[in-house]
Amino acid sequence: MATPASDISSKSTTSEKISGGHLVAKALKNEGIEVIWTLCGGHIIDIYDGCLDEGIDIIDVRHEQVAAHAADGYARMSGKPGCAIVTAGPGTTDAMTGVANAFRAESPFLIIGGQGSLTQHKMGSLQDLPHVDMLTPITKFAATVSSTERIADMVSMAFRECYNGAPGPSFLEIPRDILDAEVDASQARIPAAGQYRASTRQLGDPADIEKLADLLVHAERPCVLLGTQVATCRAYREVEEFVRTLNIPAYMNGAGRGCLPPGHPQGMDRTRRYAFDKADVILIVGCPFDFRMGYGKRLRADATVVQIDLDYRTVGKNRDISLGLVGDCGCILEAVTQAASGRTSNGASQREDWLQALRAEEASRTEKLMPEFHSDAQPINPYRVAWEINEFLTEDTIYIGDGGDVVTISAQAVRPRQPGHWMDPGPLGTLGVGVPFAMGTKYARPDKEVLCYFGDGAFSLTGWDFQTAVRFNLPFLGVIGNNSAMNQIRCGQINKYGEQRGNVGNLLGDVEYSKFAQMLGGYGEEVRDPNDIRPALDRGREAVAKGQPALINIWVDRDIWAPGTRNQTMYK
Ligand SMILES: Cc1ncc(C[n+]2csc(CCOP(=O)(O)OP(=O)(O)O)c2C)c(N)n1
Ligand SMILES: [Mg+2]
Repeated sequence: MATPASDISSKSTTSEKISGGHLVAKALKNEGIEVIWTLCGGHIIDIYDGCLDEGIDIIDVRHEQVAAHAADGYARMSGKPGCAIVTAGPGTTDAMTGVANAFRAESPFLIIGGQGSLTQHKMGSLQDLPHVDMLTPITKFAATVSSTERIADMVSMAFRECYNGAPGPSFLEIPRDILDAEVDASQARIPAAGQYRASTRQLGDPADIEKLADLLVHAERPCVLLGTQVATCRAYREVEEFVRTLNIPAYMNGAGRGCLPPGHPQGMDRTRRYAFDKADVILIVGCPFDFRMGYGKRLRADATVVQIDLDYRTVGKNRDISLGLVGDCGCILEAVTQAASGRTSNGASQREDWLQALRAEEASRTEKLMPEFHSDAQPINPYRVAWEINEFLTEDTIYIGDGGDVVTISAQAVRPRQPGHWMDPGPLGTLGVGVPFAMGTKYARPDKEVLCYFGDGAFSLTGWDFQTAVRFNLPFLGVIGNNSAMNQIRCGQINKYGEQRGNVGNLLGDVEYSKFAQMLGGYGEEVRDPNDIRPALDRGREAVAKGQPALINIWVDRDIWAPGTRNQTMYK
């Protein structure tokens, strides 16, 4: 019998050739990657070709740091891992700041770097550097791919490693000959979508759930700090139910901000230190005892301290704890709420005085800030800008902070209206995250308004990519608090060396950034009068709604600082 034509074609499929770059793209697709953030280079072009076939968007930026931050920002806002692709050598070193930032912030993305051909290993090939050695300390996983057949397998492995404990970035370098080679498709291992990694929603030790429920039921003055992992774990519903059912005052920091809406009965934001000083039980959720927490020293010494974290290594680090739980804070808090159910009325009702005292303290602190928030002074008081921005936010505005002191000040006024609507760099404190975060956010959440508040110094670091937002139709509203200085640092310098020697290495000159935005195809305005802030923001909003990124450059007084900056709290 003659062989049917279809048989011939199916035989030829088994020996179909596929190149390394196409294998990368297939693995990315299987992971659910819809966009790569990249800056081109000869070492990585085959990945672009593969992405075209797989329907993965390619967003090319103007600096690799931006590619990495955008992948980080996209990951935070989409709840999926991000992906950045950079070339060998300077492409990879440029991206390192973005990788490091995501590492400290526990944000998962895969970065793929080019590399010289394996056949030229250690021969001095173009852009050759020991990338894996360099990236190892700032990633959860860093490796070289040394066989084309294993490319997709290793891409999947790298994504799996992103979720080991608290999430973070992974790095793969792919030598050029390995990436460009074509192999038999049948010889390549391509892990199937959804079949190579497990859920990380871990509950921890059930006995500890009971212990924590007991502690909280009997506590007289408990409080809880809700950190970034509340956002990482998307534990918003569980957290709200927990604080409401147990009637526990709650403070938020990092990406945890906004997980309780403004005005929530248990939500507090100006009395954290006061509460940490007076509480008998303090629960820390998904937040390390790092500099933001005074390394744990700011918690009353004899308080019962409980810590929940995704990362075993974070629990009990820098400060002793009474109880530690490792796992997903959503699962854990849901289980604690259940374990405490039927037993909460006693503790909760006795706690009303504690909550009232905190609320009264909150109100008096807000009152004290009001004259600054409403200031009509010229040059404009940065507190007034922060206040105006907060008034301007809608239910659907995602707020991003990228800067020094003006952003620190903004944290005293800006209250995101929903969970997951606040972004800051995280504990690495990297300036320059703003434009890339805004783009990553707008891509992940096109339905949202994105507002980024910059210091002028911070904007200058990655501002050129404002043009990428124009080019790729990722409109956001940028607001600059312009004090013509690296003012947060200037404060410490003036404190230490006086006026004359303090204004050194920190003055930026007066730049009308609105013109820069206009030059790049965006909308721009200058603001010098406090009463013009709101109308300018409104016009910026209109431009953004029409698809045009906007930049409102607000000139602010550079001799007003946040208390934490004046006291240099971040270094203590
Ligand atoms: C990449 C990077 N470089 C330097 C610093 C140190 N630094 C912290 S705040 C700051 C000043 C930022 O100036 P700007 O963004 O204009 O905000 P301002 O303090 O003036 O309000 C600097 C340089 C940093 N955090 N990140
Ligand atoms: Mg500044």
